[in-house]
Amino acid sequence: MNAKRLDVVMFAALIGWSASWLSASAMAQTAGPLSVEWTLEKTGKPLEREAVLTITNGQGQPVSGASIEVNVEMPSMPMMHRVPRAIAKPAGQPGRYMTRFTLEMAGEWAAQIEVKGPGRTKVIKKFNVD
Ligand SMILES: [Cu+2]
Repeated sequence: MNAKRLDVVMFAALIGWSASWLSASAMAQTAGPLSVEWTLEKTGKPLEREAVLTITNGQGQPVSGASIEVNVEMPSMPMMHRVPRAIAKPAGQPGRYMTRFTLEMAGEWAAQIEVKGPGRTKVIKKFNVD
């Protein structure tokens, strides 16, 4: 291998290294230390569900004042449903939030839960509706 070829290899290695480092640090910022748990309950109305969300930080403490959006869709039918976005409201206890949404049919659904501060995270939770 001549010196010029070696330079190219070294440069490529450096680019690869910094790219992976940058994406790792970007992920650390966007993924955040927040954790999102939820429970889903039936309401009196068909296909309606009430979600109770619990948001905690990296130290396991409840996160108050969070802005939370829930978007649901059916993974098996992309773009086929248009369930309105649900905004979760504080539910009495620190770190606890509640919202309701109505699915359009029975089957497997997935909820994208996005917490937009303080701290940020986005998680997907799958659930079944009968
Ligand atoms: Cu469907």
